[in-house]
Amino acid sequence: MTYKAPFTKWLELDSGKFKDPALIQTRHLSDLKGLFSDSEAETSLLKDNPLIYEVYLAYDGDFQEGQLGYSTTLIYPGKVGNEYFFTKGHYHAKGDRAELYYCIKGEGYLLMQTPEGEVNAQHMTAGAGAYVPPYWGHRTVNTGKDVFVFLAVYPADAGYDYGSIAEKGFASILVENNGKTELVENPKYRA
Ligand code: PAN
Ligand code: ZN
Repeated sequence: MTYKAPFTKWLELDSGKFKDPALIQTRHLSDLKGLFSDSEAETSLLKDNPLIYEVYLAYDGDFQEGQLGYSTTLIYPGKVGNEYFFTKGHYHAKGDRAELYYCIKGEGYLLMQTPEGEVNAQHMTAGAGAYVPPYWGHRTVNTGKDVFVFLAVYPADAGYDYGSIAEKGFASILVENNGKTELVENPKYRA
């Protein structure tokens, strides 16, 4: 038996970034093309192609059953039309894998949906530990004025299914309406 060596990764609490990440993923608007509900606003903002979010993976070692992956996600504040910046969103390729999201700073929502289109939205500010149960697709949305940062801990073999979200979209979206955040039906959702 060979044992994996224990290790520690340090998170800079001010920035939300791991000091020595295994991998950094950056997602600009062009990586999320077609996902926002207001296509015209999306096309016009694509000229600037803003950075929407970054993922700092603390652990990207092996993806064997039994291991845990963990990362922070930093979603920058902003909107496409009236819809707040969000992550692509995914189901886990192994659908029965759950996940924990812990908010470090900022404000946003963990938006979830079942394959049948049932929706659930958990409000998150610093200290919130929100649970993604097995089989729920999940996306996070920054509804605040500053960067929204959360730590995610997940079974390393969970994997990612982005295809279903890219095809159907999310059933609900978070928009700003008269200065207020509202959860509304997504006109582009294909059930
Ligand atoms: C998270 C997400 C991260 C970025 O670590 O991967 O927030 O979101 P997308 O993967 O949808 O681009 C997670 O849920 N891992 O399973
Ligand atoms: Zn996940």
